Amino acid sequence: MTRLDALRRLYPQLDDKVVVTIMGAVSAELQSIGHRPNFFYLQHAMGLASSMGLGIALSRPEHQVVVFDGDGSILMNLGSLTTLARYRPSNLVHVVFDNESLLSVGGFPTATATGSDIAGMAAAAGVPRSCTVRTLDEFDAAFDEAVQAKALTTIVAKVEAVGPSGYVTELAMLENRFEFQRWLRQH
Ligand SMILES: Cc1ncc(C[n+]2csc(CCOP(=O)(O)OP(=O)(O)O)c2C)c(N)n1
Repeated sequence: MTRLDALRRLYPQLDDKVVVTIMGAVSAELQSIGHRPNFFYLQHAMGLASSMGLGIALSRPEHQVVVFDGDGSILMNLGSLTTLARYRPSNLVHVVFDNESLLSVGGFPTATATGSDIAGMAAAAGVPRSCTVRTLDEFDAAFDEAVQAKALTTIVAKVEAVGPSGYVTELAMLENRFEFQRWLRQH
């Protein structure tokens, strides 16, 4: 499974959800499918997308929040799993695209390349639902179940270590910030 195919599969369901991504490859790939005002790309602040998603999920419980994280990013902020588990918002789906690599900075292997299990860590931290998926159908099904379960879920999607040819997009960071804030205020 590639991350781009996984994002394409989910994309039609994202129009009414609050979406927060990490920087780099996943942000560029989601924008290549089509930016929407309810998407925020947390540039540079590596590891903190799940923390930002948690804050939004707690303060706006009427919205379904989706975080698109990376293995390298969540491994830099493992304490976030314990904080997610402590507050366990029912409206947050935490997707970790695990390519076993720091792809956006050259592809150095992460700890998941040598056996570390992020879904296991999420479960041990107390996240009520977690799983690892390896195919598009499994991913799709796990996402639907997470939304329907109304329970905090971490889905680790094992994906190939491939990404876009470049990471710079036409959307300026400040524009994304103001547009996203406005969308949250208006919805
Ligand atoms: C605190 C911090 N350290 C390092 C970086 C540089 N950096 C940007 S993307 C990235 C790799 C992200 O890895 P992962 O979350 O696995 O996503 P992938 O690039 O594989 O899609 C790194 C190290 C950063 N942005 N912030």
